[in-house]
Amino acid sequence: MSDQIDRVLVCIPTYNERENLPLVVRRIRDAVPSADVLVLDDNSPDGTGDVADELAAADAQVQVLHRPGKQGLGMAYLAGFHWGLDRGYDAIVEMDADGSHQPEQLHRLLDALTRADLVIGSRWVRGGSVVNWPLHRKALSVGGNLYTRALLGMPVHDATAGYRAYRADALRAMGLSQVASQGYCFQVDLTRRAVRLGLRVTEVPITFVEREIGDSKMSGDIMRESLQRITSWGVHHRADQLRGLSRRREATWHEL
Ligand SMILES: Nc1nc2c(ncn2[C@@H]2O[C@H](COP(=O)(O)OP(=O)(O)OP(=O)(O)O)[C@@H](O)[C@H]2O)c(=O)[nH]1
Ligand SMILES: [Mg+2]
Repeated sequence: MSDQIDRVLVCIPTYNERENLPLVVRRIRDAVPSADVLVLDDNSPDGTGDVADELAAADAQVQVLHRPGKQGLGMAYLAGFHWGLDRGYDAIVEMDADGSHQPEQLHRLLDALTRADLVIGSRWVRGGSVVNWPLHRKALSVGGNLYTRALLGMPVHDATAGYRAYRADALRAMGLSQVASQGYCFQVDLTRRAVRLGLRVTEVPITFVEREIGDSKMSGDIMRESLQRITSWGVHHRADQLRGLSRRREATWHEL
């Protein structure tokens, strides 16, 4: 894989983020002026799509992908990844529109990407933090990550994190056409694919700030999907490990 990262695309999925979007786009453009921005709007009822069009009309480095309706974060990102890969970007970044991911910390992810294939902006490594999160949200994130780690055995502390940078070649290798995850588990799914391919996955600390404007789209369905998929991946992973172990034992018996 070539190490050169020249063209960076920041993908921002939006659903009812009309107030947040201009703020986050401005901050990205100020923090990393060379990066292009792609807004992935799922026909938000609050008119976020129109706001995105206005931003795009005023700035050639901002573009919008209008999607017909709410299909989940994962599907929006997949559309954005394909859009960016088709246009030859070297790196593709995931960032929420709600101000939780600080554009001013994007350079940390991009610096680390010169030596990695996937960089995760992590809340749960030394130097990472969350601001204004109630205890139950912290517990959910820490618990979800512990569960994920225990089941999937991945050396990643924040596998559910949504502030990430991928090398384009890594995304191409990850079999995106088979990804069906929609909510938080989309992030775990892609992390797991990267780890299984032996790609270089690195975490850098970030400061995650709870949204001040607009409503969270987190739901019971999203949590249920994550729990079910992560459990099923974990069971398969552990079964594969057991099969590998018993094959090794058999081979050793034959050698004796
Ligand atoms: N296009 C699109 N964007 C979505 C969808 N669901 C959420 N988003 C966007 O994805 C980003 C993250 O969603 P949030 O609602 O903040 O969810 P979260 O960050 O996982 O959870 P909170 O911590 O509660 O904010 C935001 O920019 C949302 O607008 C969706 O179905 N389609
Ligand atoms: Mg959020």
